[in-house]
Amino acid sequence: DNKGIEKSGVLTQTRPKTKKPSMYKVLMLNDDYTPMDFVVLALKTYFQKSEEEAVQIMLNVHQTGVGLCGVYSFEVAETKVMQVIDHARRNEHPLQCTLEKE
Ligand code: TYC
Repeated sequence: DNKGIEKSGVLTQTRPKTKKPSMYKVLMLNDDYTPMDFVVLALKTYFQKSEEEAVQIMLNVHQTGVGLCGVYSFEVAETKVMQVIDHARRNEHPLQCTLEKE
């Protein structure tokens, strides 16, 4: 934005260089084995969802294959993905979760 050209021909940057951080969607993926209750509890635990919201998201994932858990900064999104997958693995469920740039 606002790139002025000085007499010298140098492009000057007048826009402040503060950028909004990119945001990332955390997506839950369906599988045939993870119990519905386990997914609901994970959504409540890691994404601060209410019981009702968690059930809706879980059913959406179950029916469409994928569902939105939340939108976070990269670091927060990455941490949540790792926590969910690790929690699922420790309980021997194949539940997968992924992150996608908005
Ligand atoms: N499809 C699973 C079942 O029928 C339930 C499930 C829902 C699994 C959402 C994963 O992200 C998921 N038990």
